[in-house]
Amino acid sequence: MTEQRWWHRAVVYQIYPSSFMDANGDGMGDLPGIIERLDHLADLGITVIWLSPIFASPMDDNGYDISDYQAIAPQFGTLDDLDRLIAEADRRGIKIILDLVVNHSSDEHPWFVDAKSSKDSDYRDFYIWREPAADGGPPSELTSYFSGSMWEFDEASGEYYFHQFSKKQPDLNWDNPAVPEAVHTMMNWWLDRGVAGFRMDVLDLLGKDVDNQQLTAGPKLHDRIHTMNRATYGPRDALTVGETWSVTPETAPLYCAPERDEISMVFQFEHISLTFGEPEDGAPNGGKWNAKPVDPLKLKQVLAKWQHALAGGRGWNSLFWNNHDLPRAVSEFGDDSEHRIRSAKMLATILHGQQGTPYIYQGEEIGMTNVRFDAIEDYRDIETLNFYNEYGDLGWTHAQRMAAIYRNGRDNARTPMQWSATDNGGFSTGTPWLTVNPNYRDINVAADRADPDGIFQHYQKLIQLRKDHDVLVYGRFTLLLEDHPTVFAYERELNGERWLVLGSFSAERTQVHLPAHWQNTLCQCLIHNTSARGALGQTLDLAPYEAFMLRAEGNAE
Ligand code: TEU
Repeated sequence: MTEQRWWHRAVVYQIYPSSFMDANGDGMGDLPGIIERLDHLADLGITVIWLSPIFASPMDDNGYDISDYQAIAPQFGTLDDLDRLIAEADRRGIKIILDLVVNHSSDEHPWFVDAKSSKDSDYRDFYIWREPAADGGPPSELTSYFSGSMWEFDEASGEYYFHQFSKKQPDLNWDNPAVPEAVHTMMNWWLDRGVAGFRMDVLDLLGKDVDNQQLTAGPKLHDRIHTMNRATYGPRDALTVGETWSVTPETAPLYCAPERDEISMVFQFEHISLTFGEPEDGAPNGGKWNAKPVDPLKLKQVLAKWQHALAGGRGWNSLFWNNHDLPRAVSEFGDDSEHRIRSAKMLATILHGQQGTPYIYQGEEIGMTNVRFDAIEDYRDIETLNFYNEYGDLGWTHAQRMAAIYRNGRDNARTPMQWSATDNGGFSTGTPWLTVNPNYRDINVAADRADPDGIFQHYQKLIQLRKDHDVLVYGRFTLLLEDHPTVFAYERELNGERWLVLGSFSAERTQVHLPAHWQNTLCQCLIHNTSARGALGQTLDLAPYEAFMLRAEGNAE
C-alpha cells in the first residue's frame, strides 16, 4: 500500500517565465506578470507551480545556464517579486517549486570565472579539466547535446573543460565535495525562503564518471541524491521531481521508492522517445530530428508499463505530454487542426486518469499548438540553431531542416502564452523576444475560457475530479483492450469502486468490444468530450478522439 503524501494529490503547472506574461512591456515575461495571472491558475485548480529558471543568467540556454543561484535575472524581476509570488500563490493554495540546474553552471558564474583564471584557483576543481589527447585534440570523442564536442579548449591553461550542453554551460565537478556542499547550502537558502521543492534538471547526470565515459546514471549517482535529500529537502516534506531521460521501469524505484529517501517522483521520457527515429551518424540528438509518427498501440503499452512498474508504493510517476523542450501535446499526440479541441480534451482525460502527479505545461490548458516560422532567423533556441547549422554541413536541405524543427524544435513550446485576441496575444505591449504563434487570434485564453465546450473547462473538471475522488489518486490501474491499435482504455479500482477511462487516438469512428465485466453496466459519466454515456452494451461506437471517464453503478439489465 502506498503511504499518502501531499504531492500524490498535487497537480503541477509548469511556467516558462520568459513566455508567460510580460508586465513591463520589454517583450520578456517576468515575475510580476506571473503574479498578475495567478487567478487564471487558481481557477484552473492547480496546486503547484514549477517555475523554469528565473536566476541570474546570460541566457545562452534561456536560464538553464546560471551565473548566480541566489539572484533573480533582472529581466524577470527581483527577489522581492519572488517573495511576493510565493506569498500570493500561497494565498491561493498554490506552492512554488524551482528548477535546480546543478549539473552545470554558466561560464559566467563567479566560480567558473575564477576557475578559468588560473590552474591554482580555489575553484579550479569545481569544474572538470583535462589535458589534451596525445594529438592535442580533445581528451575523448563525446558529442554535446547541443552539437560539437563536449570538450572546449582553454588557451590560457592549455587544458580542456567538459560541458555536456553548450560551451557556456561547463559541467560542475560533483567528485569535489565542495560542490555538493555549496549546492546544499544554496538549496536550503531557497527552502527557508518558502519554496516547496525542486524540479531537478538532468538529475541522472549528477553521478557522471567522465573518464570512463559513463555520463548517465553513473556509479555515485544515488549516494549523491540520498545525501542531498538528507542535507536539504528530505526532512521538509518537499516535492522533488527528477528529470531522468535514462531511467527505466527497473531503475525508477532507486530514485523514488519512499524508503530510499531520494526524490518524490521521476519524470521519465520513454513515451516521448517512441516518437524519435534513427539517429544520424555522429550527429547529436539524432533521433529527435528524424522523428516518426506516434504509434498509439506502443504509446499505451509504454504508459501502462510505467503504471504497473511504480504501483503499490514502489515509486511515483509524473504524468505529462509536453514541457518546454518538447512539441505541443495536441500537435504531437492529437490533431491540431480539425479535431484540435476534442483531441486536446482526450489527451487530458487519458493523462489525468492515470496514477501519478499530472504536469500541465503553460498553454496546454487551451490547446496551444506547434508553430511554423518561415525563416530560421525567427527561432531563438540554441539547440535548434545549432542543429540547423550542423545538419546543413551534413547535407540536409533547408526544407528538410525546417520540417524537423516544425516537428520537434523546442521553440514550439516557447512561443508566448496566448491570452487574448489583441496584439501579441495580450502577452506583451512591446516586441516579444520570440514571435507569438500567429494562430493567437483564434486560440487564446479569453476565447477558450468563454466557451463552455472549451479545453480550459475540461481541465478544470479533471483537476476537480482528482481532488474529489481518491480512486483517481490511489486506485489500482489495469489496462483494458490491450491489443487495440488506437483505443487507450483502462480501469481504476479502489475499495470496490470501479472507473473506466477511455480515449480514442483515431480520427475515424471506431468500434470496440468491451471486456465482459464492463458489458451491460449502468454507469455514471463523470466527464466526456463528445456526449455523455450511461448504460453500456457489448460494443461501443466511438467518435473521432472520443474520451470519457465512467463509474460503474450497477447492472444495466
Ligand atoms: O534538458 C535536458 C536534455 O537532455 C534536453 O536538452 C534534451 O536533450 C533536449 O531538449 C531534447 O533534445 C534539460 C532542460 O530541460 C533543458 O531545457 C536544458 O536545455 C538542458 O537540461 C540543459 O540544462
